[in-house]
Amino acid sequence: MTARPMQLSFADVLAMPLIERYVTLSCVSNDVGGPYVGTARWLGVPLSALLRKAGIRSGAQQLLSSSIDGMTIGTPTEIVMDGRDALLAIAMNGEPLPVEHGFPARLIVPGLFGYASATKWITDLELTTFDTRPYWVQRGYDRTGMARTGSRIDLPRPFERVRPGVVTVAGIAYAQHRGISAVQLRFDGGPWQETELTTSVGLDTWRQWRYPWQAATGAHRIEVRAVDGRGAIQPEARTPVFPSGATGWESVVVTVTT
Ligand SMILES: Nc1nc2c(c(=O)[nH]1)N[C@H]1C(S)=C(S)[C@@H](COP(=O)(O)O)O[C@H]1N2
Ligand SMILES: [Mo]
Repeated sequence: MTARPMQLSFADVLAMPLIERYVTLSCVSNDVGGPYVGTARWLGVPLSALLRKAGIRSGAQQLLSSSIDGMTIGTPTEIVMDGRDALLAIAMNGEPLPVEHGFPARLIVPGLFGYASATKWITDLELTTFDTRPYWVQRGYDRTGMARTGSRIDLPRPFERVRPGVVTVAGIAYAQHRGISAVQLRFDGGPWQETELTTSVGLDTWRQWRYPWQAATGAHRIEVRAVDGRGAIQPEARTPVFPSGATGWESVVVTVTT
């Protein structure tokens, strides 16, 4: 559903105006507190410019991308075109994309889980309707794949033994394209405490946080929750990964002994 179908070589892409952004990418399979989330600096062509060049026909609801490995990924056209930094990316952290991250080119669309946005080793982009169902949507996953708000305690580790006194509790929090405005901790079900956050890079990038905890002897449970940039508190209710991503608060139990 394009007015002017086109073919692009790698050199054509390099010759277009490029932008570079820090974007956090999370996987729908990332469970509460899990490791399948990361942040990188991506260099690429704004997808909106590319699609405008091709000419978007009315009714083109979905940008369907395909890959050398047979993967198909669908991203709502409305989201790609709403002004966010959706990219056809060719570099990561100042270097050509590593093969495992999509060389020579991949998509990065801030705010959506990878299965709905982050096509690696991309070969084709097609504007179409939602009638064409991409790989994971055929398998029951949510069509839009909106990234969930998440927060993780990286330190101390679960069941770690620490000394009484000041213990730094630290981690990350992310809510891609909504931003993070606060991260809160509570100890043994007590009142929520505000943590200290790193400077905000932007709505699409995670923030690190830390809290100097006065740890007293005994076993303690630490819970974390984030507040997104719109003021929404990360939901406490646990949902599974399928079909639209896990929710719930992470907690760790730590033993404080001399
Ligand atoms: N071609 C292709 N692209 C893909 C996938 C895939 O299996 N094949 N997996 C997607 C999923 S589910 C995620 S979470 C991200 C992971 O990107 P990363 O490997 O750079 O972390 O890539 C996405 N792009
Ligand atoms: Mo994923």
